[in-house]
Amino acid sequence: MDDAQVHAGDIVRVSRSGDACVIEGIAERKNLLRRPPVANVDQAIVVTAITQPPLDLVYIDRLLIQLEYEEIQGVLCINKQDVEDEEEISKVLSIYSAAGYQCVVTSAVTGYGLDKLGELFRGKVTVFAGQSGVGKSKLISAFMGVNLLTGDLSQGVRGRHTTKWVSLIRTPGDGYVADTPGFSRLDLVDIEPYGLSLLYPEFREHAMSCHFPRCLHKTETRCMVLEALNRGEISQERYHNYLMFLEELTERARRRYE
Ligand SMILES: Nc1nc2c(ncn2[C@@H]2O[C@H](COP(=O)(O)OP(=O)(O)OP(=O)(O)O)[C@@H](O)[C@H]2O)c(=O)[nH]1
Ligand SMILES: [Mg+2]
Ligand SMILES: [Zn+2]
Repeated sequence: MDDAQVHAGDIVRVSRSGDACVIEGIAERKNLLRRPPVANVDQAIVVTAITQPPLDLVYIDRLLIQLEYEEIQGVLCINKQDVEDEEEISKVLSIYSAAGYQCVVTSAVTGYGLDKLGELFRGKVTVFAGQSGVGKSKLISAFMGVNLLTGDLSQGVRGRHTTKWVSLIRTPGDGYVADTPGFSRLDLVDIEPYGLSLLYPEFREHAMSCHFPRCLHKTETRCMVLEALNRGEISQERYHNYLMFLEELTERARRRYE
């Protein structure tokens, strides 16, 4: 991605000549989220469903890792509360609230939880992210009373992305929300393997006290992350994906030094 390019969320200096506006420069950015490409982001709402489309914890964790890396606050939103199983929703809630993430449960159809979601928007630039079909556009549409393009999941067309571009919408209370297209693949951020646990809020504090300074929290002795896992303070699901991502980063690092 070209940093000199203008992205949604950029603050730009423009000059006018007749009817035309010319962008003269881009103000220094607080941050730049790579995927989806949005500048000056305060928080990202990671939207998921449980079955429509199927819950994908790997996808959610990849997104959250990227957000931690960019120092953007991640919030989990479990949508389609009107049709999804209550117990399954609770399970996902417990995983991510234990990890330290704020969570909201919503239905864009009945309006359930939209007031709580709306409170998060105040004075902030908020990006909606998540798989295609989870209801990002519909949530924003329902909250704002506008009609953004939403796609019909029942058509069952794989790889269809209803929202084609990133758009910023002004919300009441001086905020902006960005609707973004769901994408099917998200690469892990480019970091060394031992840095991965620092992008897990619930690992971070324990990882600082491990016996080995470059502990990978796999099988090492006196590993405080493993101890927290055994005490049930770190969820098995999050740890399982951590090991998988660690493998991916280790393989990437190995190839780089070959
Ligand atoms: N039952 C139910 N259906 C919903 C809800 N939110 C969205 N939908 C439906 O889910 C489908 C996908 O919604 P979209 O808002 O287009 O999903 P999206 O996340 O914007 O998808 P992309 O733009 O492809 O990334 C549509 O058929 C919506 O009507 C909800 O809370 N409950
Ligand atoms: Mg959309
Ligand atoms: Zn450790």
